[in-house]
Amino acid sequence: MKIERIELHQISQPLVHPFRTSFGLELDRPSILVAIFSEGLVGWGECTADNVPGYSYETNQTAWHILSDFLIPAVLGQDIVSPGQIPAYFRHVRGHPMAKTALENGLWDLLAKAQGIPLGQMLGGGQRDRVEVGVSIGIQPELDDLLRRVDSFVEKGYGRIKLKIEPGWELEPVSAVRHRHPDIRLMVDANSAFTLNDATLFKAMDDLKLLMIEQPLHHDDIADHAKLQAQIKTPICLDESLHTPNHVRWAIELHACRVVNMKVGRVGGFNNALAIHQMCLEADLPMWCGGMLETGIGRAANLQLSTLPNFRLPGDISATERYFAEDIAEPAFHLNTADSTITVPTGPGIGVTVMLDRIEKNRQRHQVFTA
Ligand code: OSB
Ligand code: MG
Repeated sequence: MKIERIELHQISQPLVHPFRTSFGLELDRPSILVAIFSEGLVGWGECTADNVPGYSYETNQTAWHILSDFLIPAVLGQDIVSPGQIPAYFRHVRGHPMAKTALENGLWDLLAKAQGIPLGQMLGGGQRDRVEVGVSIGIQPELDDLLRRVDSFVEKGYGRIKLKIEPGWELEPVSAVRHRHPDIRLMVDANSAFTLNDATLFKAMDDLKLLMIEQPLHHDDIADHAKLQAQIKTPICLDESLHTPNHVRWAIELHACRVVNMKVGRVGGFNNALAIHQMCLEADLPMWCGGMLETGIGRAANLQLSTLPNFRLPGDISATERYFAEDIAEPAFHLNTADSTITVPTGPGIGVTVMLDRIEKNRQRHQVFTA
């Protein structure tokens, strides 16, 4: 398919509830959306960078630069017929996985639409029609706020709760939630806020029956996580540390984690995600799909990816209403309360309809690139 035109839209949508992590507070969610035009079809991809380099060094500003000056010129006018071709066009750009993912995933959506099949099937999954999900709860001002928030999500039917932690907001709130909900599937995410000197804290968490502890240590560390994992029983899950198939191989070889969080934006697109999926399947390392407060475009893509067999734990993919009052794609995603799942869209590609009028309403920046 000849890539005729590409459009970049930067939007910002207010979050229904502020989201605080150990690296910052988010009140609105800025997103770059990529639309790729060919043969009367449009493929959509989402960039999960933020406006600040908190979770990752990439920002929407750097992603816009990398996309418009390097990645888009490399694919405009090219004839792309198979997703396996895509990484070769990006090889001259080092790093910047979120920028690459936005374009690569939009191309996958386009190719799946051209074949008339759901993206999940194109990725080699598609065997499940629903995906088990949980909710990620930010750091709250007070313990009471946290307990009320956990209760409300449990009542809504979420079967897995993730609590964000940071120094000073760890053992006490997590123990309180565990005490109140003795049997719920509970986990924590530190977003790199601790060091090996905090090993005693994580040893104490072994008594809390946590599913896993996500990214306790430094964002680019693998070796210290291996040392921590050797000292605790609770599985460590890596998020920020894993950007390439090599990182995952090193984590496996060093026993740095027992679970892998897959965020396609963090690993540079579906081709890398599939290589990592295969590696984890062979190493019997369970995965789950992470979330980046995506719009309906990224959320649909995450659901499609989660139909692959090694996604064996609930993903951070919550119902649309938990993020936005009105999102830019239809239909909105709802939780199936009986089994804490979200149904995977069945249409071609990502399977949702993008509402251009809503993009325009929330848009801050727009550019059109033609071959
Ligand atoms: O570490 O998993 C994370 C959101 C933004 C940046 C990093 C993370 C998160 C989440 C949100 O935990 C999960 C979601 O999208 O619901
Ligand atoms: Mg995380």
